[in-house]
Amino acid sequence: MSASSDHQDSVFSHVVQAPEDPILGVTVAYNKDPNPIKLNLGVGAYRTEEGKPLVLNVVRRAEQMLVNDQSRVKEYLPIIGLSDFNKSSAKLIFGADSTAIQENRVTTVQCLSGTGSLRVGAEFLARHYHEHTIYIPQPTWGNHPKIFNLAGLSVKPYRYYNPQTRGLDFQGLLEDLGAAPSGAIVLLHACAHNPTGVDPTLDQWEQIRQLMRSKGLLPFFDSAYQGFASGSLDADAQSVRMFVADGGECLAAQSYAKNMGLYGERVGALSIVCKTADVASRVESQLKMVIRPMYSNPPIHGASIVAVILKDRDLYNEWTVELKAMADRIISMRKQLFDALQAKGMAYKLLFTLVIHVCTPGDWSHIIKQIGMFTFTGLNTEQVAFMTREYHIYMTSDGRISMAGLNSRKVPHLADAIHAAVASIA
Ligand code: PLA
Repeated sequence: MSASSDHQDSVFSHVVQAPEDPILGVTVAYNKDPNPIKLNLGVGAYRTEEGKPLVLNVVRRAEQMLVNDQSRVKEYLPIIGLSDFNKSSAKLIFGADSTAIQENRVTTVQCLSGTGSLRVGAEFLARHYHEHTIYIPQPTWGNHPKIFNLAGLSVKPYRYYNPQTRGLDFQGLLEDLGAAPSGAIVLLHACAHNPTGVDPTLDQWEQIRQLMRSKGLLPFFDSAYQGFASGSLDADAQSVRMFVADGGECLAAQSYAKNMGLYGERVGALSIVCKTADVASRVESQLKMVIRPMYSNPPIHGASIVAVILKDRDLYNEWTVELKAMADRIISMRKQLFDALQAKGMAYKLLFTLVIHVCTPGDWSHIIKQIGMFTFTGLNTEQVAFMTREYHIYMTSDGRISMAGLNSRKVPHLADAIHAAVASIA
């Protein structure tokens, strides 16, 4: 039998090539580019000023402690994961003094980072919640609709971002949630909205809370950036804590990928806040029924690192300092990029006796107003393709750039690329 007929006879020969993932595919393309000036601002992964991935010092210390502790074994964890990790994770997001925790109304299960926590929560809702529609912000992280659809929920958008103002479409948001059927699930980014970097103010959160509670809408928080928005873990959890303080129910998915730099360890948690301890305990028993046939039980290493750090006062304090330093470096990148684009706007060329204004058209103040890991630049697909082709700058086609991937040395190159893209493509 010839090689080609082997190929034709494959039972998988009908399988078509799937497209690369819109975010992780950017890294695939970046890795293939041999040009040394290349810059990856696609995936939201923190880099140092030297452009290197960062393992937090506190993580190295915790790992050392784990390695040195001969009593540690590699047994299976329970289906819901490491108990210390779950307790500490709930306190981190809901607050150490949360009454919901004190009243045992919260069940927390360790999951595979933020994505796995969202998926387990979604599967639970599809099985046990009466309303199967989930409203997600427009735009949102590209994986959200896929996760919820595959879990069996039906996904609808609510207005969130106004491209004209490059800010929150608060009126649109209130109208769309106001028109949602009572009981519908609403996905909320706890802080540092991805991709827009635009969050409601605390006052606006309060209005969203009142509207949602009055209509019986169920909040599902995605908390992938706690500490990354403001540099403060408590400040970044305010939205979630407002909803829990009113005694109502909600879900929250947490990720330690960004704030502890544990990307590849896949460590996260799903919490469900219930009305009573009895309900919480039954909910937990059903979460186990979701998890057991999916991946049986979660991995031990990453969760052990987190549990060690969260339980030890010194390590915890050291973590908050390192976290703040990451958040501050991102804020300083915003300032540097903004200044570089402004400087181009201010650049005057003396040509004969005429002064010609050479500027990067547009108002770039959103770069410093937006928060968290990303800037939603407003650059369109063609401009992004131009920057990748001509300047070897890699970013998602929606114009999002990861500020965490930028460093001072690369700012002029990025500003040049944006300038050229805006000047040559409308
Ligand atoms: N939720 C939001 C809003 C996210 O932005 C991300 C990651 C996750 C959940 C999931 O993260 P985890 O599973 O790794 O904990 N978003 C990244 C990476 C940083 C990605 O797309 O997977 C991004 O570049 O948008």
